[in-house]
Amino acid sequence: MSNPENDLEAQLNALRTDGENAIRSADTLDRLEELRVNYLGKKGQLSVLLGSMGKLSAEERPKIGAAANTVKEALQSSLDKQRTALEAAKIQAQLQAETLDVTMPGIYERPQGRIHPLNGIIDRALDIFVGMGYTVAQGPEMETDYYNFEALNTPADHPARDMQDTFYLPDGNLLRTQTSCVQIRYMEAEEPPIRIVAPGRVYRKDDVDATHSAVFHQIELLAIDEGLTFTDLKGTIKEFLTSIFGDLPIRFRASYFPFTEPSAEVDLQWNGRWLEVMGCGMVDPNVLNAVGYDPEVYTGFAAGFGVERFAMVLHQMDDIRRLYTSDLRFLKQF
Ligand code: 2NL
Repeated sequence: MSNPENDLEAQLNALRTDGENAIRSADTLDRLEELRVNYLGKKGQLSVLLGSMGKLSAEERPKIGAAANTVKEALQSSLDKQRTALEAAKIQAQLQAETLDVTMPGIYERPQGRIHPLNGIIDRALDIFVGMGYTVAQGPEMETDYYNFEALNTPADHPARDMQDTFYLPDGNLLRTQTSCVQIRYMEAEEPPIRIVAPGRVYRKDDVDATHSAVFHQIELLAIDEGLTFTDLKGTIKEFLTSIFGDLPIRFRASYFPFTEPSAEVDLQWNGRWLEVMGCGMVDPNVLNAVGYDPEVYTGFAAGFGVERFAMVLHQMDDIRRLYTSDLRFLKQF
């Protein structure tokens, strides 16, 4: 008969060698867990071996018990070591596989912005006038009474001030009612010949409705030279309106502006109806005098139009306020 103590101790040692080898060669965490259950689990090999301790004598038992503990600790430490190694390898493999190439093109389509219909009109108009040799000029939206009215032949008691009532600031300055002030400033700073186009935001003390806004956009043009006539004005406007609306009938109808003489409204035949689209005229000699130009030497013409009105006619809009409320369902149509 073999000695049960030696037998058990030999089996424990064999279990340890066997287990350590298996653990060392485990190549996945799943496999490692399998081995843990197989060796150290409740019904594992170590438990089974210890089950036979009942056959041992009282002296032998503590010795084998201690040996079993050593084996258990050795296997446990072997498992821990291998788990740490496998986890590190797993992370390393993940890092290798999931490298991010930040130079690759994106896979999401960025929504493309578009030009607001008002800016679309402004861009087209400026393009046309720049094509005719005009320079784009801009100026402040807050103006003095002089540049907005006085220099434009509109003194304080002039009836035209009524229609052009605006917002006054406490210091006496005001919000410009037209971009003509830009042209006055430009003429003061430069000498003829002059060809400028002035786009910009302007203000009126108007009640807001479907066709009126207290803030809107205007484009004005001005040409000053020796020998300019009403015919030059008509040709320029005809060329401009044809570029925007196509070759439609236009007519000039006598009108009045304080800063032009003679003055005219320009109508365009659009869908069978005459629509008023612009105002224009020959620059009043008083305006030329105000900027120090000799009206006996120079003549000039000027014209102005509202950008909103052009947008509404071109795009068949029913309400000016749609241009300001930033509703994307509306704006995406243009
Ligand atoms: C309109 C009409 C107009 C002008 C603007 C102008 C400017 C200078 C001298 C003379 Cl510096 N005239 N501008 C002339 C006629 C009409 O605008 O209906 N605007 C919305």
